[in-house]
Amino acid sequence: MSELTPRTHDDGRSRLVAYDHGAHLASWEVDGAPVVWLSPRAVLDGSAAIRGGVPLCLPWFANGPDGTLRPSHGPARTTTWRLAPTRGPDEVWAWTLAAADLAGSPGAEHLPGPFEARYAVSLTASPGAPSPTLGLLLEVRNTGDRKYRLEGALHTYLAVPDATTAEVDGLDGAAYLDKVTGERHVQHGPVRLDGETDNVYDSPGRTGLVLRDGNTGSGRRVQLAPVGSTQTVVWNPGPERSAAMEDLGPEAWRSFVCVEAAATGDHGPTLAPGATWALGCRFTVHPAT
Ligand code: TA6
Repeated sequence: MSELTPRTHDDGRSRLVAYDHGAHLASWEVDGAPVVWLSPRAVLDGSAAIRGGVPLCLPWFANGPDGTLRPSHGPARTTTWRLAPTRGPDEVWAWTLAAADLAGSPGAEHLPGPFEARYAVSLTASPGAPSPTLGLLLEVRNTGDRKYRLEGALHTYLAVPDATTAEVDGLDGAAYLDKVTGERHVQHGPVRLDGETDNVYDSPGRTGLVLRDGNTGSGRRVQLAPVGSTQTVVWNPGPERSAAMEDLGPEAWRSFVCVEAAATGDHGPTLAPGATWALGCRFTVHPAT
């Protein structure tokens, strides 16, 4: 297969790269530094999901509520979305996808019902803000005549100098499922990653979320303001799983933390006919001091 054609945007501070394949924002750099991380080994020929960036998980997450659905994270991630007209001055790109577009795709037989989806990537420069704000907004409308439940997530890979010293604030007190051990716990304090970490928190973050580069207090912070999510997934494959993933490799696990605005299982939205579910997140970078 031939290489996908990237869409690029550079406004002097932010540089974005995206692909119509999965409506996939592949990377965001601010002042030359990566914020949304792309694996150097990502497959960019359309034959697989792109490793890194912001994979769109729709209309299910992982292998679905009962763990039996394929492909992982749903078919929308590996389908070509249709570029659509942008709305307003801040949107850089918008794409649309209808359930009918997935006909014949692997997993199409598991779609919950007819839908139309729109996904937009925006950049907003607010006076006095430490960095431009990246905005992601996925809207899914039930175009059928019966209600159904679905799942979704913005599976965002955020760059860090070292995942073993990164911390995620905002989930203190949240109940979560540790998918590595299958045990349920309550989070105490910041989330720290010690090897493979795959936690599904039943909280969108009390007052948003912050990914901090390290526990020194002076490192870079990425502030996340999710909307429409009921959960937060924090994932890092750790060294063993990373080494086993062709599109990651043995060392890549150290360079990112996935902090995902999500709504899965019983926490997923039920869409009445004609109703729209919006899942979004805004990201602002606070440079190291
Ligand atoms: O978001 C965490 C997770 O569900 C993990 O369980 C892991 O499977 C990760 O997503 C990556 O999934 P992928 O299908 O992109 O390899």
